[in-house]
Amino acid sequence: MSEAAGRIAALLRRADDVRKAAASRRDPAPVREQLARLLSEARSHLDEVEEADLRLELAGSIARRVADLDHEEVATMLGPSPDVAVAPTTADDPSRVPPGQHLTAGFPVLHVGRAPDWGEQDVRLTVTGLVAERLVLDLAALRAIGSVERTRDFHCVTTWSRLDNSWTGVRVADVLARAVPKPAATHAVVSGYPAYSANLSLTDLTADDVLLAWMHDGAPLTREHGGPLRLVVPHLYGWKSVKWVTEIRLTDRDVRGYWEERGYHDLGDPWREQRFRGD
Ligand SMILES: Nc1nc2c(c(=O)[nH]1)N[C@H]1C(S)=C(S)[C@@H](COP(=O)(O)O)O[C@H]1N2
Ligand SMILES: [Mo]
Repeated sequence: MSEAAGRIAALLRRADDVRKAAASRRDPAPVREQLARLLSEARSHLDEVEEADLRLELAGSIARRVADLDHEEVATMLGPSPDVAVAPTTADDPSRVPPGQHLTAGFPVLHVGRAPDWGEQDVRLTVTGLVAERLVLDLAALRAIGSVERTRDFHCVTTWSRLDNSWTGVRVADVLARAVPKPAATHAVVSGYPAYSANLSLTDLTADDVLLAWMHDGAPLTREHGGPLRLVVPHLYGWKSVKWVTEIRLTDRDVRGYWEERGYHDLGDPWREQRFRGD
């Protein structure tokens, strides 16, 4: 291994040690700063690594740690949500909790940027891309397509899971049926305010419990949790459940969204711990 590669590897080991030691610290901010410094120093040596494959591999190792850091930053910026019901913190059946997850009684609020100040009248969902019928739907039009209720667990990649969320909304499958996907459509990019997005296969997006939801636990979905309208994809990590959803674009290939672009997994199955690309 070249000298530069050795230096990067050592910096990554140090970053991992710092992270492990940080679990017991009360204030995470100084730890994040230290990690950010170590990782940017590691990145500064990348150009000195001459072997192309190794350089790519090291760049990936750095990128996933940076993405993790970004995500933690988002998580700590926003506290748990005060006005939602308490969820169970022990599972009747432990096999309901995916590997590496722990249960939370509250409902943490997690997003990049600011929540929009939208009322129900502001909801406009565009269904476009590889569809025969491009649709622009307001909330009334979505409700008219159909309303179902599904109770599902929710798993965030930052390791919290919330059991027994009841969601009310319209099945994405029913919305897409109105748009009539073209035969070439295999995937979708779902976008939300302000510049968020996530990629999904059409198979995942049209599962029976994948909803565009306007209610959670019997009450109108709060603004912080994505109200008036959010996507809910219970069988994948929470970052796929786009809040303040504005567009579903069907594509003939997998086009990465916000977190996938930053090193997160394209699929994101919590049961397979598909947290980062390569997991
Ligand atoms: N528009 C938008 N939707 C988003 C996000 C975001 O940053 N912006 N974060 C995602 C992530 S990482 C998670 S875990 C869930 C969190 O939903 P909650 O805040 O209702 O718990 O929203 C997802 N949807
Ligand atoms: Mo998340």
